[in-house]
Amino acid sequence: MSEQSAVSIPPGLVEALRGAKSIAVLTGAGISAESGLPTFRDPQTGLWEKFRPEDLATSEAFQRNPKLVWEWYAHRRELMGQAQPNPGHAALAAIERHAATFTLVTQNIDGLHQRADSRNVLELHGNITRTRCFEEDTLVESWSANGEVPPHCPRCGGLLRPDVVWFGESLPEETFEQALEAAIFCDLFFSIGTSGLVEPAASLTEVARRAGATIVVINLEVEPLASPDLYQLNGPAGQILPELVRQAWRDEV
Ligand code: BV8
Repeated sequence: MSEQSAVSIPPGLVEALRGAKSIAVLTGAGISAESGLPTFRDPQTGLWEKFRPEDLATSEAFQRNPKLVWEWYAHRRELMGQAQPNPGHAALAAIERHAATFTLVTQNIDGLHQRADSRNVLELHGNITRTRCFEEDTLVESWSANGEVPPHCPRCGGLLRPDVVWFGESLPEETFEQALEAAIFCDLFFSIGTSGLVEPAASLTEVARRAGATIVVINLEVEPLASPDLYQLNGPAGQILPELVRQAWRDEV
C-alpha cells in the first residue's frame, strides 16, 4: 500500500501483471464514469429522464421516431466530446506499453480509450463520432447541413444514423472474432466497469476463464477477493488502475 493511496492491491496481482505475456481487457460504461459520463444504470437526466437507454438504442425506436433517437445521440455526442479520459483510461494505456501482447475490448462508444493513447482497441458496439447510412449501411463522412433531423445520406437520400450497434443488431463480426481470440489466448483478463448484462460482450470473461486465464474484476459492486485465478477489486477504476500500475512498474501514470 503506497503512502498516498487508500487503494489496496493484492501482491499476487502485482506479480501476475508483471509476469503476464498476453493481457486482454473488457471495459464498460463504469470506466468512463469518472470522466463525468453517466453509465447505463444511472438514471438519464433532463429531456431523456423518462427513457430507458435500451428503449432508444434500437432500430425499431429509430424507425418509429428518427428525430428523437438522432437527438439523443447528438446529446450524448456532445457530452462525450466534452469529456476527458481519466486516470483509469491512462493506466490501461500504460499497461499496454508494458505488455508483450495487449488487447482492449470496449463496449463504450465514447472513444476515450483512443484519446488516452490506447492503441489496440476493439470497439464492440461502435463509436458515436462515426455516422452510417441507415439504408446502404455504409459510413458517411459528410452531408449537407440543411437542418433536417436526422440528416439524409448524400448518395441515396436515406436517413443517417450513428455508427453504433443497437440492441437486436449483430456486432461487427471481424471485431468480435478478434475479441474472442484475445480472450482465449490471454493469460490475464481484466473486466472493468461493466455490469456484464449485455451479450455477447459479457460472455468474453467466461471464455477467458475457461481458457485458463487469471481473471481480474474491477467494479463498484463486487466483493473483494484474491485467489490465484480470480481477483475482485471493489472501487473506482480511476483509482485502482493507476495504483496497480504504480506498484507493478513504479512509474507514475
Ligand atoms: C445481438 C451501443 C444478435 C449503443 C450497446 C442472450 C441472452 C439475453 C439477451 C441476449 C442474448 N444475446 C443477445 C441478447 C440481446 C441483447 C442483450 O444482451 N440484451 C440484454 C439487455 C439482456 N444483445 C444484443 O442485442 C446484441 N446483439 O446479440 O445480436 C442477436 C440479437 C437478438 C437476439 C439474439 C442474438 C447487441 C448488444 C449491443 C447493444 N448496444 N451500446 C449505445 O451505447 O447507445 S449496449 C450498451 O449497454 C453498452 O455498450 C454496454 O454494452 C451496455 C451497458 O453495460 P455496461 O457498459 O456494463 O454499463 P452498465 O451501466 O450496465 O454498468 C456499469 C458498471 O460499472 C456497473 O457494474 C457499475 O457498478 C460499474 N461502475 C460504475 N462506476 C464505476 C464502475 N466500476 C469501476 N469504476 C467506476 N468508477
